[in-house]
Amino acid sequence: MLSRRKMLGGAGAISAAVAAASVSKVAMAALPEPVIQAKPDTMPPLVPNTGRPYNPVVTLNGWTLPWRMNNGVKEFHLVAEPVVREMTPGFKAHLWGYNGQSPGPTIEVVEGDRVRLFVTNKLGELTSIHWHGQRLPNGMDGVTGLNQPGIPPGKTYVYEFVARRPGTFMYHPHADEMVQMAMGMMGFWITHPKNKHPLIDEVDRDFVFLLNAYDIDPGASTPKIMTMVDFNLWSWNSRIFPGIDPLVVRKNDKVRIRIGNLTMTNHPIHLHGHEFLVTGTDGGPTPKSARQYEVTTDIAVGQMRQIDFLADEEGDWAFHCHKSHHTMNAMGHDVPTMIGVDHRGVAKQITNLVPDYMVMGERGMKDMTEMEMPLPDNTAAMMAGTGPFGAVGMGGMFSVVKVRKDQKAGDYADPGWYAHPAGTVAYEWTGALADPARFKAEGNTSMPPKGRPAQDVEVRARKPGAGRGHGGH
Ligand SMILES: [Cu+2]
Repeated sequence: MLSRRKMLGGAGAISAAVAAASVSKVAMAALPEPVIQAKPDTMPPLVPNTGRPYNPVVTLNGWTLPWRMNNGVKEFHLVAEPVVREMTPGFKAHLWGYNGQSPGPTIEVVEGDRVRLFVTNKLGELTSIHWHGQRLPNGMDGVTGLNQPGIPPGKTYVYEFVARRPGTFMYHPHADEMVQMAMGMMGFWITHPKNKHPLIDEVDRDFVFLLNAYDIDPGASTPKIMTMVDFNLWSWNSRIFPGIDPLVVRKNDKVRIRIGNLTMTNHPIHLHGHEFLVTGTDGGPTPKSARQYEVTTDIAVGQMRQIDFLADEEGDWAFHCHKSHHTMNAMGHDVPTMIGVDHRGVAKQITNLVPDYMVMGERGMKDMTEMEMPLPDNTAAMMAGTGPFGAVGMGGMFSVVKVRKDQKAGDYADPGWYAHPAGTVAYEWTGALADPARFKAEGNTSMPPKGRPAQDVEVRARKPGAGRGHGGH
């Protein structure tokens, strides 16, 4: 079977696969050959060479599934299968996905297209695909047991419907969802508008990615599927920083980013240096009267948000989830807070017993980013990434929007770090420091107490046992 698959190494290979699939009369009569992607890189946009034209999207650390036209029907072939996904260099996860990767490839069609999707199940259990957000016949909606029987292992089912409304949709199994989605089975679907649409502006760059999350113990490679809230890998398209590619744009480009959330919690996604408008949701384009400028938009579970902005500020702009625990990689949550605790005596005593003992976090956790600490094999660093000024100290749901005036139209190659014009970087003050003047009203409250306590009480250290549990991420 593997010999029938097309292994991809780049966009050229994608079009070669399309060409090969579209010339063979024998192939036309049979299933479209599944196209498999071997690499976790961001592939260039797949410019359509058949069917209605459209402006393709770029899937962050992902790709668009090639199709073939068969008597006016756009045919795709998805293969549900176990995959090995490199989540960041040095860390590979054993996931389930589609066509060689998790998430699966993005599917791009045009409003009004008739679409036929062959879905082959190479898992060891039933699966199905639900086409999240689409208008379609009820029997094509993919809920196992309700709309169709589950697809048994080894079998191929066919879904067929017309992409009726333009927008951004997702696809995922509706069979043993808890396991199959926790294992990484999901993908994006874009239906481009057929004509100029009053609520859908044309943009220069159009990025898409899914928010997903895994719980993989350090040193392990398979997600713990029973986890409900306490995930330790917060990812974009099953990649974690520093493994997430930058979003590279040209200065003054109109930029769109479409983000879908298939994790178990909300993610306030925050862009630095620009304001954006939320121009669309899973329900379709947002009416202009309901749009407002934002720098953070919260994406709830099962939602998609489409943001548009003008990239008119040059630089390397952070773009991340604003939940600070979601910009870190696998960590032990049961580490006590040690800020302000003087360990010196204790550390010395322990070092006599355990020579490699290391105290952690008494000045904060930033030291972790510069520590050359041995990690178990196949483990992502908790906070990583090095920028032009040193350790970035991030993980998880973090990337950079790189805005450059000399980036060529259609060029997504990483231009390297931004060269700041002289005098535009925060700098060290080396002059004299005056004593801070105390604010005059310091100590007053709106309702002053009648008497002061006999002794000021200062809470200095975290008590053992206090604040246990971490269910509220
Ligand atoms: Cu988040």
